[in-house]
Amino acid sequence: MDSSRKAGLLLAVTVALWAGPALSGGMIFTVGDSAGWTIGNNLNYTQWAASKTFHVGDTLLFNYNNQIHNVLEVKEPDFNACKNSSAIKEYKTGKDSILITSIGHHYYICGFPGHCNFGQKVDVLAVGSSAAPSSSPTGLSPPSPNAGDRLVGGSSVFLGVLIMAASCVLLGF
Ligand SMILES: [Cu+2]
Repeated sequence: MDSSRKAGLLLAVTVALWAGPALSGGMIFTVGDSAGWTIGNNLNYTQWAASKTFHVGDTLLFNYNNQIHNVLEVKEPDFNACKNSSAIKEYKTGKDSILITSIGHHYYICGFPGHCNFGQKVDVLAVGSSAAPSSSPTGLSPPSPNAGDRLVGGSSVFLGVLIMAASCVLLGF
């Protein structure tokens, strides 16, 4: 039964690859750390982003006064030109969690007049999912545990165990 053994191995490897990132969970990055998303005070979001490593699955948390700021996700030319009229997406709650769902650059600016030119803009470069839980010293701990994430993590473990058990049967252990 060589082919079923191979199928079992393939299944086990697939599960390992799939469950690894799911179990590691994403980090939550508060943009600007304690200063939040604002202008002034020599805030430099380019520097802030440069000191971090962002992965798909991580979350950006923008904290700001939504009477005087917002968050616009924009394309690169608009980011460079601080153009606020053709945003991909607008956030304005004052406490926006944005999940990073793809690798590459993600550009955010404040849409209020002059703010982007004043430096309220951030370029977040995301790499692939982290394979292991990172112990990044710069990452902030989440403000509160997310029960939803835990549930997903738990069911991933359960599913993983089930599928591993099935693999063992296939492999004839
Ligand atoms: Cu602003």
